[in-house]
Amino acid sequence: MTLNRPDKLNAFNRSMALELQDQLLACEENDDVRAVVLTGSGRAFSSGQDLTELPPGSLPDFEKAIDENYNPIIRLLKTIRKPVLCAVNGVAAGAGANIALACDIVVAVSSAQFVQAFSKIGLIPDCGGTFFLPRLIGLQKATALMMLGDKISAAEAERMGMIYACFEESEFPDKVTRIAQTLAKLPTTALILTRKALLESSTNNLEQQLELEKKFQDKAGHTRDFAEGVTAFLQKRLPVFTGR
Ligand code: T3D
Repeated sequence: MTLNRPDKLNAFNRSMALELQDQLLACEENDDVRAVVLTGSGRAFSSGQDLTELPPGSLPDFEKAIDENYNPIIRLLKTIRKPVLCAVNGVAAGAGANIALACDIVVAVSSAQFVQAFSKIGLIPDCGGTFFLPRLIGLQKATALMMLGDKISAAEAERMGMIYACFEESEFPDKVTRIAQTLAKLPTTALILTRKALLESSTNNLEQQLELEKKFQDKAGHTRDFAEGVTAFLQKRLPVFTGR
């Protein structure tokens, strides 16, 4: 899935936000889709909200805009029953940065940059950024990046644990394809239960998390993919998972 407004550095206007929601829903409903890759066209991943789309002179209704445009994207990214790989192909700013961080695995090309641009225009970070970033890199680093609005290189983002990996330009497309293909061949239900367990761990105590793992393991253990995984292991062959 490619954010495709390159002349605006793939800034989000309402129609791109709604289209992304539609496309995520379409992937959810399509059994042939076993993994989603989100990237951008041109030199940016996304520069966040299209600042030219805010109505001049009038006070924008941010609650409505966030309710309708952005929050559904983040909820979909966290509930879609397919793993989502974000391939950050260039600068990711504001909502663009935080939509990336809401994906399951984030990789970036070495020339990419991450900017919590919100404070520079008098806004607060949204799209779940205040939830995900401190959990990824710690409260102190997250606070500083969000208050100061520093541009972080992809290499630095990898070092901090903000993203999984940073790749040189020449190897980026191949690495993205390989990770996506790997995700598409894995036991999908187990991956989605893993995401859910990790997400719930932010609010659960250990006892609650142990109970949740027990429940989710039972679900995973009743999939055809589990049977296939064990059979393949015992037969010393590669498993063929179907996502069922
Ligand atoms: O409304 C709501 O629902 C609230 C939600 C808000 C969520 C948000 O995302 S708020 C944050 C919005 N985003 C920003 O504040 C980022 C603004 N952009 C930048 O800081 C920089 O452009 C970048 C760091 C992303 C990239 O810098 P650089 O030097 O590589 O490029 P540039 O020269 O600044 O930008 C190139 C062009 O893209 C330029 O247009 P021009 O001069 O060539 O005609 C620039 O104006 C345009 N552009 C960049 N970002 C946006 C944009 N146009 C509209 N909206 C943008 N966000």
